[in-house]
Amino acid sequence: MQFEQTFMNFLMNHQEKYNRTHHFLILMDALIGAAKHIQYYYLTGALRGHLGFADCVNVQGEDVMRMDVIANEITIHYLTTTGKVIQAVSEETTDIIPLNEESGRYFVYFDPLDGSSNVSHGLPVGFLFGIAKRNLDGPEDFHLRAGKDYIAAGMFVIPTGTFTIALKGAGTWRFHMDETMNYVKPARMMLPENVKSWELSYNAANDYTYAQSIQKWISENGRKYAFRYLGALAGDFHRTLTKGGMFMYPAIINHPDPKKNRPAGKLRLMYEASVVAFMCEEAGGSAVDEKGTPILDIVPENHHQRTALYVGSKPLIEDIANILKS
Ligand code: AFP
Repeated sequence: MQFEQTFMNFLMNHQEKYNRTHHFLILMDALIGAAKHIQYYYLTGALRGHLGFADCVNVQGEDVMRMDVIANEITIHYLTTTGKVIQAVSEETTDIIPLNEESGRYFVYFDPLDGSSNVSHGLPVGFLFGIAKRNLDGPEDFHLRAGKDYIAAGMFVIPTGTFTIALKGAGTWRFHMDETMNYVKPARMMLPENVKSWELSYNAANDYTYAQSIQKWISENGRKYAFRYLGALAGDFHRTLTKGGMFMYPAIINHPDPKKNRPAGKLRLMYEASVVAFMCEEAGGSAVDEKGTPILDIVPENHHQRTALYVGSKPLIEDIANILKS
């Protein structure tokens, strides 16, 4: 019989190796529990009628899916049970969620169901999370953390049962769900250097609305790489991490309908862009915004702040960053 190392065994060894505490194990056990619960509801969603709209809009002004509400409720429940979370930020909750502000140890920023446009088709969606730690050397001022202050970030691609997590200074690791619904078989992820496997991923329907310099870059380089786009960051970045290349969601600044311009970008900084940027950097890649600024250096002013995102293989991101800075 073949037995694979489980994620929790991998993490316990990691904590022991770096002389860390049990607190993080309790938090990760809760996030794993939440992901499995969300996966169950998504897998049974079509039969149980969970894949429709919830007849309300979220703080982003987007129509909310029932699964968004279910996934958000499940995640907040599991985070609350740990007693370890100071505050949480969710894409589906307008305000910062106070949990255990007195003695909690972590801040958790999450998108409970990323890629809502795929829900009604039962196509892959994601559960994204970033974790930062309380200031243990002095009073906590509850400031919103930049990605470079995260201690871990990860994503579950649902319902594929794939889980990828990056641990600060310890790399990015992928796990797969086994027959006992355990995440097992850790594989270290490093973006491949061989450009032959590289792919580009972006919403091609928007390319005429991007900055002229980006449109020019696409016309000069686009055909060098395969093109893939799922419309869910978790799924698209999952491929970028495996194949190399670049995922981008540039600022929309040349839309014929000015109301549809998004000069600040579409993706959310704290629980989308910083999460994939953290995982990408621990896998040897990088990520920048529309000014060519490293995503992980951006200090959030607002917990639902948006940003443009270019993430992937270092040579491509450096090329784009030089264009954006010029
Ligand atoms: P949400 O459904 O969580 O809002 O996520 C969708 C998303 O933010 C991200 O997952 C995709 O990469 C991007 O939007 C897709 O946007 P388009 O539909 O405009 O391509």
